[in-house]
Amino acid sequence: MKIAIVCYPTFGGSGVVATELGIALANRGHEIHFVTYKQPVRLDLLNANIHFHEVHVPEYALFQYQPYELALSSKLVDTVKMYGIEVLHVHYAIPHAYAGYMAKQMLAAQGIHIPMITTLHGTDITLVGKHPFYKTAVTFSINQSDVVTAVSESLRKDTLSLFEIEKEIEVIPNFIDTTKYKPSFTDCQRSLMAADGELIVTHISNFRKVKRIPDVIAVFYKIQQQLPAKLLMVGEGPEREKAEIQCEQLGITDKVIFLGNSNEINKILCFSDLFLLPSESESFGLAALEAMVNEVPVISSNTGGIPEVNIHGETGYLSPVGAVEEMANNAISILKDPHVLSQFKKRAALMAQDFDLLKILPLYEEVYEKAYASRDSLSTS
Ligand code: GMT
Repeated sequence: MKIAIVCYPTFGGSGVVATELGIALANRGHEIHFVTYKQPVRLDLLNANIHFHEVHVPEYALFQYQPYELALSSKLVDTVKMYGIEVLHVHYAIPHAYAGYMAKQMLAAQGIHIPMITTLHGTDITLVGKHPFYKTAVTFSINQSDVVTAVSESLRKDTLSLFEIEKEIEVIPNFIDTTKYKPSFTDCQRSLMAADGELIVTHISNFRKVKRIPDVIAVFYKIQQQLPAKLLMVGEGPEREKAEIQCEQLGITDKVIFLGNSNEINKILCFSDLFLLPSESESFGLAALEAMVNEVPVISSNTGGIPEVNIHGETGYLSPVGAVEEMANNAISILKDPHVLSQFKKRAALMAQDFDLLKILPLYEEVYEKAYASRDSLSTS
């Protein structure tokens, strides 16, 4: 099929999922057109089935805010017409579902009827989308989508309770290409980051408030009091500077390495022993899944969709949001015994197999087929 994918091109989870999905679909013979304002960070264009269309928003002095939705919907109309796109798949409701709806309407006025699938990712519902300033438009654009999917059961429930939704929401969990995660011995150089005998604890995120970065540091502080360990902080965001100050105040700067944004997540996870994800809210927790596939157990909060991925006492431990002491004790109980650690590692990797690309991709293909088959009803509605 010819599919246009709209997503954020940044390091955030929704962009990563959309990009990996597009690549996997292209590998299965679909023609994929990414439409966004920058080449997505994980997108390798060396594939005859992958195309990237950049949305330009020219600066104009009159505008305090540049009208991105307008430029995006125009670009979508042009791309659909030029390449004969059959299905439009937008990731993250704001503003993509809204711009997609406008594109659909403009195309319909020209006799072209194209189905739109909206995938909800989390903050587009639980944090930003529910804000009164956006809620009306978000509700409208979800209801106007032909198919709506959510990345976890928890997000499906949250969407239904926070918005007046008239559509069914199908759960298609996030996925991972497990074949990509076979670290060769030479790739996995833990000596780059830690001395012999030191454990490696890792956190990866966009360092926003919702990730509770101070809890990451507080949990690690308690771990390093009991066991020799290093903390790798991967990512960039508004909470990073405060985190560096917190480490300084606690006197642990020599044990915490801030790596910034990285394209080498698998190399980092390959030598990690434990992953921390104490988020305030998390619709799925793709970073936890990426850790698990790399045999890294997860200490997390029990919020949102995380319990659908991280299984308490099996692949790691779950605690209430903010329960730093409990998280640290759980972490120590895993890390202090090499046998226990290796059991958790094995079970984490095994659980990750449930989210293998080969299991999840057909669910999206089914959705595309169904949406495409319904296009005749679109022309009469
Ligand atoms: O919170 C982030 O890390 C970014 C955000 C995004 O949309 O880019 O992530 C959301 O979507 C991810 C992919 O579906 C999920 O794995 C994350 O759990 C979700 N984040 C939150 O719900 C806070």
